Amino acid sequence: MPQAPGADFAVHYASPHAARPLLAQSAHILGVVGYGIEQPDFLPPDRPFIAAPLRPAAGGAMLEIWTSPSPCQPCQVGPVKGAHGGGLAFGAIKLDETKSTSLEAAVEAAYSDIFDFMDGAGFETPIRFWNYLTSITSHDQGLERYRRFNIGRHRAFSARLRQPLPPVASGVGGQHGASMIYFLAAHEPAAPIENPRQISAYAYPPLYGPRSPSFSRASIHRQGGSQALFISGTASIVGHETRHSGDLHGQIAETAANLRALISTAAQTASAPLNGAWAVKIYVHNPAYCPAVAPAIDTVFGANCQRLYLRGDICRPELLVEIEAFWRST
Ligand code: 3EB
Repeated sequence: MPQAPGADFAVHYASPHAARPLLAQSAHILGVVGYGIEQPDFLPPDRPFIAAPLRPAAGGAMLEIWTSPSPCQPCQVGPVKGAHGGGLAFGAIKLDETKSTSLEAAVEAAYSDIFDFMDGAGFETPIRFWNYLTSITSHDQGLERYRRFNIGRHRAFSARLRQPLPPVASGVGGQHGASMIYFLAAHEPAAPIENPRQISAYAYPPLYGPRSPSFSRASIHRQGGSQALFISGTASIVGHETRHSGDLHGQIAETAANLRALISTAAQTASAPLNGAWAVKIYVHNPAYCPAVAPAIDTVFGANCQRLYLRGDICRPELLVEIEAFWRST
C-alpha cells in the first residue's frame, strides 16, 4: 500500500482501488498519469490527468500520482494542462501529429507549448520529462520516428531552454493512442549528473541520428532543505553502444551496472545517504521479461522500493529493457 499523499514531493504507484482514498484528499496532487485507464471518476475533474499510451506489463490498470508539499492550483496554458504548488509544477500534453507536416514539427510545437506553460505559470526550468512516443522505432519517410523526435526536441531546447544542459528524461514507445509528453518543472534547475560508463546522450555521435537525444543521465534537485534524485531511463548502453543484443540477462546486468554507477556518482554530491524511498519504473519490450528483471531491482534499489512494470518499446530496437528511478530524502 502506498502512503497517503501528505506534505511531500513524492510519487505513488497505485491501482485505481488503492488510489481512491489517496485521490480523495486531492489538494496536494500535482498530476496523475494513467496506464491502461482513462480519467477515474473519483479524481476531481480539475486535477491534471493524462492517459499514457502504455499499459502495465502484468495485472490491471495503474496510476502514477505526483504530490507536492503544498496545496496545488490546477492551471492550463494553451494545450498544456497541469497544476502547481510548493515550488513544483506538473504538466502534460498529447501530440497532435495531424496538425503538423512532420513528427519533428509536432514535437517542436509540443515542447514550445510546454515552455509557454512554464512561462505562464512562472516556472523557470523543467526538471524531468517523460516522452511516450507511439511507434518509436518505425521508419517514417526514410528516418526513424525516434530520430525525428530528437530533431524536434533539439530545436525547441535550442530556442527556449535557459540551462546549458538538458534535464533528465525517459523515451519509450507506446502501442496505442497518441504520443504524449509529461513533465515536472521548478524554480531552480536540478544539478545534472552524468554516468562515467556512458557518453552523455547529448554527445552521442551522428550514428544515432542527425540530432543527439537531449537529456542528462541523472540530476539532484534541492528545495527547502530536502533533495530529490532523478535517474533517466537507463538501458544496456556502454559508451554510446548497445551491449548484449539479444541477451536479456546480459542487458539486465549491464543496465544494473549503469544504475549503480549513476547512484554512486550522485552519492558524491548528495548531502544525505541515498537510502530510503526509491520509486522505479521498468519498461520491458516483452512482459515475459519481468521475472528476470525483479532480482536486479531488489539488488540496486532494495526490496522495499515502489515499482511499476510497463510494456514499452525502447528507442533502439535491440534494447529489451529501460529502467528509470526517483528518490527523495526523508
Ligand atoms: C539511451 O540511453 C536509452 O530520448 O529522452 C533513455 C532516456 C533513452 C531518455 C530520451 C532515451 C531518452 O540512449 C534511451
